[in-house]
Amino acid sequence: VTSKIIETRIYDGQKPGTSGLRKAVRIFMQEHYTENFIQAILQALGEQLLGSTLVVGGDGRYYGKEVVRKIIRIAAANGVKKLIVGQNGILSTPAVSTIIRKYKTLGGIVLTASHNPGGPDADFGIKFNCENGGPAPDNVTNKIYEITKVLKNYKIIPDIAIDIDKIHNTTIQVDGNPFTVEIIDSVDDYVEHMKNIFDFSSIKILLQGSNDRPAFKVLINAMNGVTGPYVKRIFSHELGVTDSSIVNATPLEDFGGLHPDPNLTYAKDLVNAIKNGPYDFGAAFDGDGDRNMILGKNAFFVTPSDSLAVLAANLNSIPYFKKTGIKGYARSMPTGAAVDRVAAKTGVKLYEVPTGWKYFGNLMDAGHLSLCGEESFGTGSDHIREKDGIWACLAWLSVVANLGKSVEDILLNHWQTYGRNFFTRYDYENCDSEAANKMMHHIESEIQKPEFMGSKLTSGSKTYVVKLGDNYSYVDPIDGSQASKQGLRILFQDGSRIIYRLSGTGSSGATIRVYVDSYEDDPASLNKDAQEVLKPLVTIALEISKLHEFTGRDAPTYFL
Ligand code: VG1
Ligand code: CO
Repeated sequence: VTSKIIETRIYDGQKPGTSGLRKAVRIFMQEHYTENFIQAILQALGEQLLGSTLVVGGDGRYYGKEVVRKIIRIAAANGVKKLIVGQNGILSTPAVSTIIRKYKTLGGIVLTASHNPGGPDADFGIKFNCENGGPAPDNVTNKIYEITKVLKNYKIIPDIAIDIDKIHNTTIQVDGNPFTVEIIDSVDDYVEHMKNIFDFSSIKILLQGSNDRPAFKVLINAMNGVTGPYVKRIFSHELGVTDSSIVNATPLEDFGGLHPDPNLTYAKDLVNAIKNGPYDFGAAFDGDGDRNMILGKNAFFVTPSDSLAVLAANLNSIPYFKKTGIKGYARSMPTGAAVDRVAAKTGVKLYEVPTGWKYFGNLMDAGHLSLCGEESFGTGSDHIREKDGIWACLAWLSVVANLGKSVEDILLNHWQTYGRNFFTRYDYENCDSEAANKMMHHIESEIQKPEFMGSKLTSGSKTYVVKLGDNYSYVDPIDGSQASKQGLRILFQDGSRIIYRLSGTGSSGATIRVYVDSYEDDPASLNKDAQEVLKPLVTIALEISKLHEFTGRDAPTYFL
């Protein structure tokens, strides 16, 4: 077959955000819209593209299969030699990262809008991951965006029809060169990787019970997202968890109407089931499988910032890290600083990076980083270059198996040792974009006034002294690349922090995020409710920002 050149029109706004291009499905369905973006990704790869291999898969959401077919046709026409495609177009984000690395491909295209709802009236997304398996860094996504602004045509072979629902290989001749599509099992490579990282037999003993310990009862909720088949294979087939303890484990194109985001608001059914049931542990994952929420008995909630710190303090429970050693820890800037305490006490280097997993990749590639996380329910390690929900769950079960304690006791002991960073995030979704921008400008000018530094901010009986206010910027220690305007920060002398950011993953309007982090080491405070402890700082954050005046909002859409 031979390739065709199709004249196209330019679409504005194909700028990848924190994690790829995310828009409403109907926007992606416009004539040439998706084709343009795929062509731009391929073109951004330059000469390496010719003869390359790429991985393709996604979270199973509506429109995904259609886009897999488009990618096959466009990649063939652009000189790609081989595509490795997940069966039915299904690959979790961590699985894509695993497969890129295992087969040393030039990269992969992930079809996901992560935790955003799916279906004809909801969202779709396309993300490019590089040969290290991680989300493309800013210089690559900028290049893709620049190409979308001048693209005149794209190359396609319209009549390739390959069945992506069954595992097989097809090779066809394109302009005289072989082009292969390999449809692979979506879970095999990932499961093999997990079995090399963790001690499955000790986790199995924990879950099944033994002479000296009753079975540790878990409830796993895949939220109708992509993790279903992975959860079934790992927890049911490998670890023997009963089917009734695995729920929402069939990927659905609209996630069954769920908002597949594992947090206390959107995974309410998991919270209630754990509160009312016999379970010792609960876990949920997002649409594309890179986020996780961990709950203990009675739905004791482990904040993602604490989860990172606890895992950091207990990496010796996981065989993988016994082999690799602990090279360093990292968190995104707005993430609660609990892991900093572990790093300080254990003498391990800690890195702070901007929001988004792409910033961890260089540190990992250079061998400086073993474990990292974000407050947005993302936890992961250098076993791949994405955050990894199922990995985090297995990591927690390894720690529980090793320590022989409940989740709650593990946290209490951790706080007794390191003190506690209380953390909360308020999200205001779908705000007017102009109002949100004005508010950010207002905050920035307030916190950059010279007299702001050293000023005292008071709410109730609490007074905080400002150490610094700035717009966070980051210089990558490996390649020197810079990322500026990554969030407005107010740092206080006692280590407390207030951070304001606009989301880079929404598909419409603006989402304002306000993050508050405060450290306490008074033993009497350790058990307190985070909202209660943080109330004064939250009040201060809302006052400085004039959030209500700018946006008209009295309350957040939700808080974490
Ligand atoms: C959000 C989170 C960020 C995360 C990103 C992608 O970005 O805050 O921590 O890395 O989503 O996660 P933003 O720009 O909306 O704050 V995922 O699971 O959506 O790929
Ligand atoms: Co995700």
